[in-house]
Amino acid sequence: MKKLEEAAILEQLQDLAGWEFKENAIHTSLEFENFKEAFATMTRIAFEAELQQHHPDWTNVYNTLNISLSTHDANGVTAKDFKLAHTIEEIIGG
Ligand code: H2B
Repeated sequence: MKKLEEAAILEQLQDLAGWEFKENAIHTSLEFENFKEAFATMTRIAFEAELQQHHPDWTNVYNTLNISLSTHDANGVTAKDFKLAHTIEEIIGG
């Protein structure tokens, strides 16, 4: 899959509140009530990522979750990253 140009990335980010493009990836930071809520959400995201065969780079500290999405094979952001980002938004949206 071919990596997207910056202009296309910025345009597609308009549908993703709270996400930004930097360092060749799209990122968001999430905050939860506590560690259990954060980890439960990570588990839900993990199952969907596995279905999509596309995986986040993320860090979790207590109730925070920092997510970066890029396509390692393409060395940049592709449609796969936007698909997973929208899935993550559906999961956290309830
Ligand atoms: N996830 C991400 N973020 N980038 C990839 O290039 C990637 C992946 N490659 N998950 C996938 C797995 C690939 O290794 C398998 C074979 O589909």
